[in-house]
Amino acid sequence: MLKSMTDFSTAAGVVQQFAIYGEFRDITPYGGGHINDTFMSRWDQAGTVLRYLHQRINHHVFVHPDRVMENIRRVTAHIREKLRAAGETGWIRRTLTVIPARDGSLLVRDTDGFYWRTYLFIEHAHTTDVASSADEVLFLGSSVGYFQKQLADLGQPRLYDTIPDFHNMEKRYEKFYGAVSADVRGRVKETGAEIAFMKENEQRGGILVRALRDGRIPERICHNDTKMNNIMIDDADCRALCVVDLDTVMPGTSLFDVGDLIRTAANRVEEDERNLPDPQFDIDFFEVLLKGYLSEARDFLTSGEKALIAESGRNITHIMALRFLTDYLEGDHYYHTSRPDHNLDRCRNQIGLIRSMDSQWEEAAGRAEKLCR
Ligand code: ADP
Ligand code: GN1
Ligand code: MG
Repeated sequence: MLKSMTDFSTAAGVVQQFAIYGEFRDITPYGGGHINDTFMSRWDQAGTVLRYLHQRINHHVFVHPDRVMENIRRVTAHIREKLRAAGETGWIRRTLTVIPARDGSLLVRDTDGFYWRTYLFIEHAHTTDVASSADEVLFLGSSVGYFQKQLADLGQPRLYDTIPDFHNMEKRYEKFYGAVSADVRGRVKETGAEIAFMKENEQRGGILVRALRDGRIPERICHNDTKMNNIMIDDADCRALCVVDLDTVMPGTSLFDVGDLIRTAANRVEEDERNLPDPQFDIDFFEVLLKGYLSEARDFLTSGEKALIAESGRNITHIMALRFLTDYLEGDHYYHTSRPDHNLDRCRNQIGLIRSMDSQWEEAAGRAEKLCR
């Protein structure tokens, strides 16, 4: 995050290199993502104030920002064309719109070596961290199915893997065991219960990656980060408008996306909440989410994908628990944190959610199976 006034004047200088028509007013931090730094700027366009969204890309995580932007350019152009061809009104708010720099490139590099990009600011919309109604969850579910459906015919070339092995549980376990052995911050002794949980669940955790490798489920273009605060909701009617945060759109399985939405929208508390309710897993939201998702995805999903749909939420929750724990053991280098035990709290929250899923497993799996029939 930017820390000083010097940083802010750098930001002001950088954003004025984008092809925005108007008089720059100000720029402020925006949103609560864990990886990039997001900002909102205001401009006076001959009497109308317009906002833009800027992001300083975390190039330690996304080591090829140009490939990230190439994926995003293709994906947003494809969705936009489809929306327009279908005669959809309001298409401009239904996907991200990249604003290039004045020289035509999609990224601007600042003097510290960071890459920046700019999007149209999607007005009259919001994101949320905890689901508030069944209707909201239904729309969130359908927006993820719709996103996958829109991209099913993107065509060649294959999208770049912006983070290779992003949801590869086996690779995530290798990194985790490395962090346990190195124990650079001496945190292994206080995380015995969490480490034991990871060991007990390792075999089950490999289920999606094995299914993908064995060809029991197909590779598809997916978003890979469909936590609910990456889905914009229209203020006017509370319907999901579009999926944002497209850095990780790349080949994967449909189950990564439905799984991440289950993890966040069927969790009755925020991802880092310490006081965990009982039950933490909201089985009714889980069901309605699947109903929404299947309203768009039913026709293209294979029987292999449908058979693993209930497992997908547990699996993605598991991989997040493992990643938060690994980052905690490694000294909190990866995710933004705002308190010393932040990653540990996130990990415990995910484990709590898995335990809560497990305690309602038969019922949840039964409801999923019925919906998929
Ligand atoms: P991060 O990668 O850090 O998670 P996101 O792309 O998710 O960043 O953006 C952070 C937040 O900013 C989102 O949760 C959303 O609320 C908001 N946001 C993202 N893109 C836009 C946009 N184009 N217009 C308006 N708000 C946006
Ligand atoms: C990160 O960027 P953001 O905050 O939307 C992370 C996701 C995790 C998520 C957990 C590139 O997403 O994989 O699910 O935090 N993104 C990356 O909240 O690692
Ligand atoms: Mg985000």
